[in-house]
Amino acid sequence: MIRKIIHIDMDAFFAAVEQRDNPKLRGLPVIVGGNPKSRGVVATCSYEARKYGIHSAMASSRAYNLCPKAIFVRPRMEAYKAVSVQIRDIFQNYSDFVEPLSLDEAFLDVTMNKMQLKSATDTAIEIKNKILSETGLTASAGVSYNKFIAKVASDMQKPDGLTVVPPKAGERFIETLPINKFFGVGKVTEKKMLRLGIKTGADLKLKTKEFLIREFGKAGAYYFDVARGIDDRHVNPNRIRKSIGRETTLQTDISDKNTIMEILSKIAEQVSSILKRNHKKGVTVTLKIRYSDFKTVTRSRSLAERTDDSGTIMKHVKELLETTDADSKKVRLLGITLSNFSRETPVIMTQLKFPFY
Ligand code: TTP
Ligand code: MG
Repeated sequence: MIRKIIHIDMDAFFAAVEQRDNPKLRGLPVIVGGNPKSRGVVATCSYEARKYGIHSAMASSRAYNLCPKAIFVRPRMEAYKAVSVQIRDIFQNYSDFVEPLSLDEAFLDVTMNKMQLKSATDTAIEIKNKILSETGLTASAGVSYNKFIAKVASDMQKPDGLTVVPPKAGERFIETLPINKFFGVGKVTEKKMLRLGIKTGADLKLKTKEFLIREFGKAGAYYFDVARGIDDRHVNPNRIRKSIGRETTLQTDISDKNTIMEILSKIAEQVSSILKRNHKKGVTVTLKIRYSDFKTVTRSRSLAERTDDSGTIMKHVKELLETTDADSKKVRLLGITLSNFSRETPVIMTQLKFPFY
């Protein structure tokens, strides 16, 4: 089955957020990073600053020499993290398979076409538009049939770019690719490749697998495959939640059953609403109790059916509570957790006809 992978990467991320939040910075060379006078480095810079040869990880003092009129701004991580949460929320609407690589980029496997859009390209366009309307920032996208090509493609037409590499164009795309553009080839490997006479994907393709493994170890096998447009790595949603729970430390230790039940009911409501918000239902209900002597116990049970309903959760929590010492010993903490969530929805055959264009 041919997969459809999108790689999205925000343009000049930290600098673009600074220009968005301070209109005086717009259209100017802006450098986000450390102070040029105190051995700081450039985290990133606006595209206006890149014209002077400034780039990430360069000493700020050097950047200052290249462009003395550039404006230096200290990073505001909280602002960047907030945007990161916004874009990840957008991604979730288009795929259940989202793999963030950093604050500003992610892979999405859209093979299943969650939003029923006409094509993978349309999906990427819509995501870019959503990002712009919700954050005021631009992103670039690469659309292809594997992670390697999608990642390289997203960088081809920055900023605000969209590059689509369908299966039949993949090998040709890679042949013309300079070796330093290969995802996974850093500065050191690039030097070594050049020393071996490998300047482009076409040069790389001429080398045997044995040769590449001898020169680069395990990575050699990877270079051999990607030179042929082969990359079977899956998009791994790395933050799959295995459980959803809430717990509360009480203001005073208590042993009154009714009060305990009241507090547990509130916790069950909270857990239920988080489950619903995340479209998850759990099979296993776990009650956690910490007594005033800090001894902590858990009691679990698996239900016949998955649930996200607070009433159902409470019914079982009540029975689990009976098996504890909560009536004889004072309690200082109460918690409820739901786990064992349902698997992904099955693939619907008609969705597989979803094209690239
Ligand atoms: P990148 O996506 O590599 O760069 P960018 O978004 O600034 O620019 P581009 O348009 O080329 O994608 O990195 C994302 C953010 O991560 C970047 O805005 C700042 C931060 N970062 C660092 O702090 N140090 C670094 O060396 C790099 C590469 C990035
Ligand atoms: Mg970026």
